[in-house]
Amino acid sequence: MHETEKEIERVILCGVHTGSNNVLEDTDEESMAELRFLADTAKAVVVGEMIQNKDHPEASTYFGEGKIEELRLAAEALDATLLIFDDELTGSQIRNIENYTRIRTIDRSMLILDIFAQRAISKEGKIQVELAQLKYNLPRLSGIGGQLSRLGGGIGTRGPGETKLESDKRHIYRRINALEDELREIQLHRDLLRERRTKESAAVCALVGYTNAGKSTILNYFTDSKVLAADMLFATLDPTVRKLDLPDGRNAVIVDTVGFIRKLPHHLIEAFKSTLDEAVMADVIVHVIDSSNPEMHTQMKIVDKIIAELGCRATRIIAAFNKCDIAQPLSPRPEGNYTDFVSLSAKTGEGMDELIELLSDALPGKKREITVLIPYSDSRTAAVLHDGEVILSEDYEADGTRITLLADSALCAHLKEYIVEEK
Ligand SMILES: Nc1nc2c(ncn2[C@@H]2O[C@H](COP(=O)(O)OP(=O)(O)OP(=O)(O)O)[C@@H](O)[C@H]2O)c(=O)[nH]1
Ligand SMILES: [Mg+2]
Repeated sequence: MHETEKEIERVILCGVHTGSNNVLEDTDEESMAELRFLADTAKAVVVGEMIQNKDHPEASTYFGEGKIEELRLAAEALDATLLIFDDELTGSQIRNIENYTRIRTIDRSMLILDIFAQRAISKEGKIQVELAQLKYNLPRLSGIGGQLSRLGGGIGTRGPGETKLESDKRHIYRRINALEDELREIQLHRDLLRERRTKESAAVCALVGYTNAGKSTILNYFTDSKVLAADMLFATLDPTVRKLDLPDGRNAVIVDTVGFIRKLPHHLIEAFKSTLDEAVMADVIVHVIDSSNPEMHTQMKIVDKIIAELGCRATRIIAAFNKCDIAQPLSPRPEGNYTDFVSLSAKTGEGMDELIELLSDALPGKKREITVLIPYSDSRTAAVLHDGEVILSEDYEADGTRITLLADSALCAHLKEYIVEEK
């Protein structure tokens, strides 16, 4: 569909700055800048911004009395078609604001859900987004665009569930149940795939991080894939699983996941639990950070918090400070919750070898270089070694065959009595 001028939303971004010191919750310049980026990603035109300094938002209209009148006038003057608030609004807040300004009103969560609805490609992704939208909108039904005509592109009303959102609650509950059943089935299939991977004992590492940090670019670099990597928020929704060849010949699996963002709607995390399981079950997590972003420390905190909430079982978290080609140099040991770190650029390739080395070290089944001296009397062991192991050198000496090879811990244990040297 081509966007005609009439379909492009003209939005005013709104927020209350409480000065609460809670950087993860408050609205400040940074979260407004991000809201602008989100609106951009949804292809809206931002015509104005309004922040009120206030201890806490009003229960009825979010903004105070004077400010909401200012907003009404600004919306009229700027010909706005949509108001987007940086915080979650209640159904009655939406209704009151819409009644007062006569402009359709949504919040940050609905905007994020809208972007997700546009991005979802797989059946699983679509179901997850629709579920999150239904659950989010259910308690807000009375406030959502009821009486206001749909000018603009309809941000916040798109998605697979579009027509259903306006039906009665009972219908929505039925739809939620049906979708949850469908999702459960897809989940079973995903679990089976994961089980098979476990059986084949492939170690798994998951790329996790703030949206736009460069996760997909790293995956593409390592695996020669063509996953969409783009300067937009939430380019990736469906987890992509690819084979990763490690330097010692081991096969591992690398998973790209949906990006995180501050104030991520709770229902969205819930709905995406099954895909996020790929990160939860991973042996190692690579926390990808856009180190060129002045907000990187806040973004790291948000990701750390979500990793903890998800209950990821990985004991090693590698912080990958990406985009070093355009970033300030890092301090010797950047702050954060991780076990290893590396500075790299998925664009120029700098530091990528170091990341592979760290991964190789962190993933289970790591092979070490050992040298064994096998007496000629034990020809069986020598034969086993020739069958599929990575042999680096081999010499026939007076008292046996001297072999240098890469061995995992099981093989090292097996060869224990013959080891003469190990690295
Ligand atoms: N300069 C520079 N740009 C990079 C680098 N890595 C990624 N980018 C750019 O950053 C943008 C986002 O990259 P993606 O790989 O799509 O990021 P992502 O983390 O997968 O993002 P989502 O899927 O949206 O969560 C793209 O425009 C990339 O070209 C890098 O090392 N240096
Ligand atoms: Mg991506």
